[in-house]
Amino acid sequence: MFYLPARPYQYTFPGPQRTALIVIDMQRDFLEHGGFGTLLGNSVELLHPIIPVIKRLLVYCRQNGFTIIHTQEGHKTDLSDCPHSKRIRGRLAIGIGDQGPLGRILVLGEPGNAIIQQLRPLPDELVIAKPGKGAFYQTSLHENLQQRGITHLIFAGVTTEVCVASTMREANDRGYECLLIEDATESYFPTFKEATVEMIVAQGGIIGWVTQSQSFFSGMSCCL
Ligand code: C5J
Repeated sequence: MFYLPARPYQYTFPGPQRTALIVIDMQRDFLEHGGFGTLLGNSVELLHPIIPVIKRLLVYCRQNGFTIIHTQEGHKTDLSDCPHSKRIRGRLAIGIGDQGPLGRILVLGEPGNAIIQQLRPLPDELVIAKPGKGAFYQTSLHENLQQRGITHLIFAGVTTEVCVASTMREANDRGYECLLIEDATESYFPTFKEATVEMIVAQGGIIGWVTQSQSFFSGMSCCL
């Protein structure tokens, strides 16, 4: 067993063979100018400090035998998997499916939908395209985790209160033990990140655990 300092109490997990690092939606659409994030009126720079932290996590987890999973929020080119409500939400001048500066907004295969170059998945890593905010909705994520015998999930990515929190809640309901790396997740709204972290760890860890990347690395170095 591995033991990591975390909130609300120590996170225990059986080791890399049964644990996946899930990097949520580190896409150009959310992190670069001209993508969905900026068209919604957000400052994408707020998300950039987590990029080197996630890079370090990826390098470490690749070297130590963790399963690596990336998710990507996006829709089919005909938008058949995009609810009308999602398409019209926000009354945007340029919205989902429309042509934007980085190609069609939030459409799979478009330049803006790609994972940022700094965190590009390796060829053998699973990339889950998801039409929703949660990564379990209308995807094969659960089946893939079950086939690999994964019971524990470590989370990074954006945005904390939307796709990260939705996926953690879905995972928690399916019985996975979830750990969020606090300095590897970010929001366009710092107070929303702070509130989300508190909601996760409240009531004895009702959604899961939270730790810092440094605690993860030092905790792991004691056990490996
Ligand atoms: C959003 C996400 N914020 N990846 N998506 O629409 O959090």
